[in-house]
Amino acid sequence: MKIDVLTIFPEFFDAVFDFGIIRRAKLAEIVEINVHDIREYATDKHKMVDDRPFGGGDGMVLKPEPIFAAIENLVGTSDRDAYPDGTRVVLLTPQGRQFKQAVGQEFADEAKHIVMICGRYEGVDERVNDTLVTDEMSIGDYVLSGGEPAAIVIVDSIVRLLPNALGSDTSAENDSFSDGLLDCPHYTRPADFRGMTVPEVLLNGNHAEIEKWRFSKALEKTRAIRPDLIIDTNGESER
Ligand code: 6GU
Repeated sequence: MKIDVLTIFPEFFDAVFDFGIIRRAKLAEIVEINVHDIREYATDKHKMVDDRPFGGGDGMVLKPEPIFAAIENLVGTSDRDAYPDGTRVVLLTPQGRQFKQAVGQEFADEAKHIVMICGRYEGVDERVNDTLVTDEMSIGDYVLSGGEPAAIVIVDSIVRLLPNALGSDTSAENDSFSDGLLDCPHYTRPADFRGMTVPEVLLNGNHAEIEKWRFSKALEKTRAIRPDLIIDTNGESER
């Protein structure tokens, strides 16, 4: 998979993709990630990337020209209908569809080339959205100053789902949300830490018992913290 990130703050991404799973996936050539400065695609002599909004109002709006030029360079066309198969151009804004594990899974399964356009809070010229973007996406109901942190979140979530990105094939399947539940609690040595002991069932080596315990703990935790994730038998959310 190839991922290109378009941003006016490329330094924001320094080092974040150079650790852990993402670093390993890059070294194993499971994913290639490149960060591009939108300003490099600005054509005027002042290298302007934003301008005042028509109709007035606060803040600046990202101009369309540099973003169109960047997409033409990275995808080969600014005609959305002519994008190569598996191309997704994602615009990160608080107005987007909310990113969820299932969306990450869909991208990991189907996308070959993802371009992330990091919006800024004040806005991106709507013609970018109308013409270039295949997916407008948010990571949740809160306001960030720009799409950059959201791009990091989404890239991390997708890369760990790519085949062979994790050490063992089953680890992603055991993640929170892949079964619609929060994760169960985990413990490591020592079995008694300052009088706080590890649940007996985890020490006895009975794997069927352990799986049962983990599932019941995951369910208990989900019911307490995120009842909206649990669908009852009538297909209704418990909340
Ligand atoms: Cl993608 N961008 C911004 N600016 N704020 C957000 C967001 C994105 N997702 C949640 N809040």
